[in-house]
Amino acid sequence: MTDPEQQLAYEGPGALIDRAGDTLSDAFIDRLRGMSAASQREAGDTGGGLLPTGGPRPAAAVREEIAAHIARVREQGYTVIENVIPPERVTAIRDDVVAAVDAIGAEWAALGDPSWKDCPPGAPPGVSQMAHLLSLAPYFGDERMLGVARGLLDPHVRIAQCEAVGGTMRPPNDDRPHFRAWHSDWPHDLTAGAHSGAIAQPFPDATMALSTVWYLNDASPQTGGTWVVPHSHRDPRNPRGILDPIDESAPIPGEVQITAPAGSVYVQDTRCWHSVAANPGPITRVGVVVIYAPWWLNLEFSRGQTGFAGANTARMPRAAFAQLPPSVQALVRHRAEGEADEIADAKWFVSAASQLKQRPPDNSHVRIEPRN
Ligand SMILES: O=C(O)CCC(=O)C(=O)O
Repeated sequence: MTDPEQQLAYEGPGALIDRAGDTLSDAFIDRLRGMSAASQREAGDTGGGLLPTGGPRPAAAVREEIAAHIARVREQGYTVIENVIPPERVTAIRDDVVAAVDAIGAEWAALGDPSWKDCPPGAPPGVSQMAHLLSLAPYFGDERMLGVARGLLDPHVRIAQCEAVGGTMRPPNDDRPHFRAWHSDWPHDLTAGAHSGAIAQPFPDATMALSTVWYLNDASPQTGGTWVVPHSHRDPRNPRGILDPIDESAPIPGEVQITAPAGSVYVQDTRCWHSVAANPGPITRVGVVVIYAPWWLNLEFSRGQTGFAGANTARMPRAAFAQLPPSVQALVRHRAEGEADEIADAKWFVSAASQLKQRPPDNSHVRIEPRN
């Protein structure tokens, strides 16, 4: 980091944009650029094509799409981003994921560990499943996916969990239309286990993390598409809530089943009630779950080396980390062997920048209205 004294010289909003690093949300960047343009009486936004880091900003149409997804998650609890994995890559990646599931299973069997349910709190963590998913992982940094995560959580997001081994591989020919397993996801999964942490009910009305399901087959009622209850993310009850009279294994009025082409990503507020579905179709349904979290969410829970190994503390080996694109490295750097977490420095800049703003002559114009 450079000398803080040097960084404290105020040079106007344009300089803040240039020096902010990738620490501000798009809405904030727009505001700063607007201020900069106004103060320089410039006709247009000449630098609008770049993020503060100098990387390309999503095009206007992509920014619009991101905003629509964010609005949907806020309103109904979930959205689907289509075509994240290019259609011509889906089959090969699906085969890789199936092979990875076998490899991970074999590794766990060789460890001879007890079930994660019997692991003591603080048990040593395992290896991130992402290390076995290197053909899929680059898409975890997709600009629309990251735009949605950053817009809902914080410019600094991390991947908390990545699971291919779990409930998302659905065997074929399972014709149980009424099968449900309703739950909300970590950190709002009330039965996630003593050493995974769960927010206590009633959940605060805030989006704290996003669960995503990466569909490697078309999702539909015929292939075990995810079940979800729209608007449930803001309901104080929970299908697994100890005092809530809800049967987590029965259909719920208003439920819908997701339909989306292979290569799409289902994105939901972790509070949203959802369920895996039985897969009546003739081929295995393959999906991978990734949880995106803001930098401030505590990820220091371990469930041992196996099972839900998605678990937040799972390590990213150096060799696997080196094969990830920078956009994904930024999401898992906190677990990468031999890497330092850069988030603290970036956040220092944001707080320093707020000290540099130009101040009005007084605060007589400031009004706070009570809100419900
Ligand atoms: O695979 C799905 O459709 C849903 C996955 C799910 O419920 C979960 O992993 O929490």
